[in-house]
Amino acid sequence: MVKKHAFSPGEGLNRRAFVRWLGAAGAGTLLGPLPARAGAPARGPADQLVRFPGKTDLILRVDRPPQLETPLAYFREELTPNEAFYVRWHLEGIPTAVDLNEFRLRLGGHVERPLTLSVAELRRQFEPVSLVAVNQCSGNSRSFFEPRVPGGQWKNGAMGNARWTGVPLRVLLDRAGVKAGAVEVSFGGLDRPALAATPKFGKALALDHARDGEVMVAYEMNGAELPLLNGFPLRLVVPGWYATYWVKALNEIQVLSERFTGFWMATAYRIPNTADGNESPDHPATQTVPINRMSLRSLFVRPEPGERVPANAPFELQGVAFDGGSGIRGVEVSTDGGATWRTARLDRDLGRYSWRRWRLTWQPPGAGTYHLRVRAVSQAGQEQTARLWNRGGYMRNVIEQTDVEAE
Ligand SMILES: Nc1nc2c(c(=O)[nH]1)N[C@H]1C(S)=C(S)[C@@H](COP(=O)(O)O)O[C@H]1N2
Ligand SMILES: [Mo]
Repeated sequence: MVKKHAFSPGEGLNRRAFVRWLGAAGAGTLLGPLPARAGAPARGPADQLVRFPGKTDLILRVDRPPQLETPLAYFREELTPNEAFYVRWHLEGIPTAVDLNEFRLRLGGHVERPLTLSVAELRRQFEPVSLVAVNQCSGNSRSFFEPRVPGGQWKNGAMGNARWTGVPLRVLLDRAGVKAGAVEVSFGGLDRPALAATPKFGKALALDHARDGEVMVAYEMNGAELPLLNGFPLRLVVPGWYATYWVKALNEIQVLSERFTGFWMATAYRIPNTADGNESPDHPATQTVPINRMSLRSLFVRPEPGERVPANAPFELQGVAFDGGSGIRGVEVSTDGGATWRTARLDRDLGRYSWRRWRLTWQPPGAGTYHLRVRAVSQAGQEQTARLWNRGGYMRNVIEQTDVEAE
């Protein structure tokens, strides 16, 4: 089987699903007429929608390589549809076709018996496991950093929640037999830099983490094969950790007897070695560490920024909350800029790596502008912060505020 796409628009249209969402978003105010441009959000220029093969209309951030953001309205579901899942690649040479007859996953390095597996063998020879987990780019919400920082100017849509199915990495490592003295495991995919001077994308995990039984080599997302742009045919799933570790089109796993020194660990995706990854723009931290577990955060998905709601009528505020794997204990919402807080209802629990949908019915007591805020507490007792800044624009976890107009 060959999975292939040419990067031309018009392929794989699924307009019906999109229109359904548009309806759910409320009279097209969110995304505007198709297929051109979205309605202007409260800040910044209008979002341009684009449709790549295997995907629905997504917000275009960068086109080469594609960086596509999920419109907020999709987060009103527990699981983010595959076709609407955001896309981020670093290198120009992304796979546009994968032939499963030729594709092999290789696991080698500091092991007794190197493995070479086709996707069919991976499916047949190992018991599948499934888990729901949030995949969030480290730079999600970067555009809200003040002062601004360079990098993809994401709003809140560089994330998604999906059910991942595959084989625990531990099982593969045990099959290969990790030799004494191993310290890390590195991961590489099919994508290639356009220039020889650019380092190939690669990440590494400590051996104990790689063997925790939860890190997974996934071949399915929400019960279907992965879209090419999301890493078909295999991707690493690292529950609770930022998506930079979730290597796509995964074809190479190396057990290392020394620390991995690749660019994408040693230089890129580093955060200040401070509590919560915070640093001051005036006095940046001198020590950095590789980014790792996701911070606690909670977001509004309804209303949209700038949306108008009826005064003196009930309106259901909605959002999602998640953290790096302890789970969500509670969510509180303020409709008066933080003066008073009410407890939101939580939707069902899909596991500690999933996000938790929350709702709160609110009746604006009159016309005017309301300052909405949301904050979560994790099962580990972690709380959100009032302010966060770092030079990478990573790990945003501040208490969100969104203004809504009641009329
Ligand atoms: N092979 C490969 N895997 C990769 C990347 C990449 O550039 N190449 N980018 C990583 C980063 S930084 C992110 S945010 C996620 C994005 O996953 P998605 O495109 O499925 O949403 O993929 C990760 N895995
Ligand atoms: Mo990312």
